[in-house]
Amino acid sequence: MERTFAIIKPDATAKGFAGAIISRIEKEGFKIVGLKKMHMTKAEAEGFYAVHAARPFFNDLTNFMCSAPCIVMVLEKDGAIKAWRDLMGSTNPKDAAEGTLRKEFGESIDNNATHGSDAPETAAQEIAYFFSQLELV
Ligand code: RTP
Ligand code: MG
Repeated sequence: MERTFAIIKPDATAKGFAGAIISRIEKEGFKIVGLKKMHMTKAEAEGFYAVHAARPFFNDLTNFMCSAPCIVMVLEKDGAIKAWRDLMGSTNPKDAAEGTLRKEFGESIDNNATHGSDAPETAAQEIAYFFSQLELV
């Protein structure tokens, strides 16, 4: 079974979409092996998105991620990494397919409701960044 790391970002959490998104996660057959609500510091957001440090949107992105609480999760399923990215849809909600989470709950490329790891190495890194072994059940 593969694991991926997911975030219900501050925009979706603040708007009260967490329940609907978690319900969808369960309907699509993911097992939630870790889940907590947290409010990232700027430094934690910068560490998480360090791969984008040189990009022009880095400061806006990390300010957004520490602007309000979010919900971080570890999801398990066969092919979880791709399955979760497929369920989220395109980065920009305007391009996201009907039925995807970013289409339904995202409002812009900056406020796009969810995050998902993009490869096995980043999934392992991101899970270890936010969760200890004891928090994964
Ligand atoms: P994420 O990491 O959040 O799951 O999103 P992603 O893989 O679909 O997209 P990525 O390229 O990793 O970008 C991370 C986040 O940065 C914001 N972004 N803004 N203005 C822009 O051109 C731009 N490009 C990316 C998005 O909020 C994206 O989720
Ligand atoms: Mg990404």
